[in-house]
Amino acid sequence: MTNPTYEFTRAITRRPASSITDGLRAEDIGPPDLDRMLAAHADYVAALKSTGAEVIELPPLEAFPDAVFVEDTALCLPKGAVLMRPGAPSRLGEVAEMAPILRQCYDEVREIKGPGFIEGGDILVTGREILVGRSARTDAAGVAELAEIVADWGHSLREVFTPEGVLHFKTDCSLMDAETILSTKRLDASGCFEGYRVLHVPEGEEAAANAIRYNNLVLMAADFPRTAEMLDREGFEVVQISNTECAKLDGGMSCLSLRF
Ligand code: CIR
Repeated sequence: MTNPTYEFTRAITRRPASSITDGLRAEDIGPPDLDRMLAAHADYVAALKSTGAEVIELPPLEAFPDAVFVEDTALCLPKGAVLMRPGAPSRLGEVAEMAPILRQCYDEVREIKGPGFIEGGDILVTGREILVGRSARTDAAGVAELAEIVADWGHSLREVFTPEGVLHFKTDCSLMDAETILSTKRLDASGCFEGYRVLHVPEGEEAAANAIRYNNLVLMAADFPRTAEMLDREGFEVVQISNTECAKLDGGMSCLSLRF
């Protein structure tokens, strides 16, 4: 029996374009270096493939600086995919670029039509429900529209809140297995994970919370040794990938792929 929350056969990624230097960021800490980002991206794709999965690697999109962060364009579930409606105006057009790819992969592809907004980075699918964090990018109408779609496919959806100043819900958490969540203390303090087993990222390593469980592996950002040690102790097989360049654009491990 496979576990659809972390056992996957496919993933979609998109190589970063040179326009990545124009990517959105909350705070400017210097431009990302394309070559370094490409190298880290190749390591990321190689780690996904090492689990036996097929990775659909899409070409760069110069017109959309943030298009490397494919996760925000869709939600992939066992019964179908849902095209998102990003709250960042510069990212809205990325969805039409992803749509034909998902239509090749899925029999059923639905879409958030609006007027609400929702980005994939705000959605955490666990073993029992779909958690969606309202944020500066995801509003109540977007959450409500998604809730209706996924109810049809048998999922219950719970609206939660992304902490103020945090880009996406999953900036601060990730799924380790169907019942275990890796979270920052600040997000867990909101009470949204009651009933789950929660592992806290150590103080000062908050940026390590955006990881992904992909088949046998946990992919996490490099340079967070205490988090890596903790996950190792908990029995997870950890692969560390450089995230220095994506971090300049508030991106992390989950943003770089769609997994299904
Ligand atoms: C943005 O602000 O939209 C991008 N610079 C980063 C998106 C990160 N995506 C994610 O956390 N799912």
